[in-house]
Amino acid sequence: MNVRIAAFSDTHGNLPALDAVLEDMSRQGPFDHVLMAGDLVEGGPHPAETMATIRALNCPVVLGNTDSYLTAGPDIGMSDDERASSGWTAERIGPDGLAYLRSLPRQYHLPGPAGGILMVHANPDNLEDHIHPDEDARALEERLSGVQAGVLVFGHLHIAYQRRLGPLLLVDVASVGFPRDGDHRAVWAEIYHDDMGWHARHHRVVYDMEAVAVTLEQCGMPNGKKRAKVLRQARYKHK
Ligand SMILES: [Mn+2]
Repeated sequence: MNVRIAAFSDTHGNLPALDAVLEDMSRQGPFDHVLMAGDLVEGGPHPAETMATIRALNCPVVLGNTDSYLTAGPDIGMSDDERASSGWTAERIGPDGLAYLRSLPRQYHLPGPAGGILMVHANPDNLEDHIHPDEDARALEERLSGVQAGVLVFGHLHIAYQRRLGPLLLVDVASVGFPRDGDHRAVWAEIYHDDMGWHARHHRVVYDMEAVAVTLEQCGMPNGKKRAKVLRQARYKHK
């Protein structure tokens, strides 16, 4: 059975990046399904517009950690950076936007060949712990032993990769809005099934990142300057 899916994640309120990804998807399409793995609005300059665009897709969306911070209020898992901007973001998406985030499930299973696709934000157990690309295979197999699917799709780490773990294909679709793998381009993943099984391919899309960084500095978001730095850096800082 041949199936084609387009998956994206971690838009974090970066509308120009999302628009570029959706344009690229429609060029590469058609797809049978579109999937979104959470962290929709927090940390970028266009939370309301980004959410409206995602909602208009009418596609399955799962809850991300920063989505849950917005609805649950300050959380112990929140970074100082996220705490500073979450009030500003919540104000922009309003009660209706918060209600939408509250309605999101933590997992979504798309039925399909070889068990189909399981989508989560960070991992199947919680919204915080990363699945790193170099995690020990045996430990990871044990961690993911409950997964009954052919593909596990997630985001959260903001580093695009795929990995085979026995019969399971792991696809970190990474981040549309704030990549952290050193590549400034927005990213999404095509996931498809053919006679040979499940496969994935990441697509990188150029957009005007610098314009978004300048908007972040000027939009009045607390910590906007710091978020602009994160966007321009596109890497985890190792101190
Ligand atoms: Mn996240």
